[in-house]
Amino acid sequence: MGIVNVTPDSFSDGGVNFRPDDAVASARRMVDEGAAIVDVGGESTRPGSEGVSVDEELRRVVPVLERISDLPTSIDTAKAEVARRALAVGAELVNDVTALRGDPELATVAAEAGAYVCLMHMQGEPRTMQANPTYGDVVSDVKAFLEERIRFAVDAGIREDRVLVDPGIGFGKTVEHNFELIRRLDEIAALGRPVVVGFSRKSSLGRILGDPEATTGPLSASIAAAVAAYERGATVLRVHDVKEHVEALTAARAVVG
Ligand code: 9MG
Repeated sequence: MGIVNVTPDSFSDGGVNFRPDDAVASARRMVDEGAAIVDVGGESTRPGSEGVSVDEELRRVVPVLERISDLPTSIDTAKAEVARRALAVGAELVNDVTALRGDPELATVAAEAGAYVCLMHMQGEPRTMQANPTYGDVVSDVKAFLEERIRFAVDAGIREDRVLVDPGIGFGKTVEHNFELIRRLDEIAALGRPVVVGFSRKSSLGRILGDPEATTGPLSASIAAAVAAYERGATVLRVHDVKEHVEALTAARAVVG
């Protein structure tokens, strides 16, 4: 899954896709490089970020999605109206970092469209989530949350075979929590749904490399984390650098089988 942030304020890509022409070109390049789907988002969810209005999010993502309706696309949003418009112009998957807790209408929109939905775990909200993340056992807690959100989605009319789950690397988690979730990803995969993992360029990667203030991590570490996640059962890797991840994962698949 290639990431196209149509935002001015992302740590990880510095707003390189904020102009629609650039976002469209990036999406096309990612698919050429082997992405199975491109995730288009108009609201930053990085730690400390404030939300944007529905109108602003629509203004950012709809013109891009309209121009890539021939590509497999996903809409990264927690807003029902944004999802509705994105699905109408061809998106197939709703990537909701709130796991259908943010907007009471979103589950119905996804169900009625027959869309795929990615349910991600997050403790807290982006503005404050890194203040003091606390768990009993992070993997058991995240797994129980995802199990409950799968039930919620199915009760709302979303077919279970349309649901993907995601442990939410970096969303209300310490560096140790993030790596433990990957180390024990097989426990999340045991939920029986495809597992999405997004570790690309995240700060925990920079921090284990010796910079306690890092806000991003390098490509080399992103690829290592993706390969480790793949070995433990991840089916979708959400990444910025598609070509390099496709190459690494192709080699990993040749080894792992
Ligand atoms: C929008 N977004 C940012 N990071 C993400 C992650 O790790 N997973 C998913 N599903 N979405 C993410």
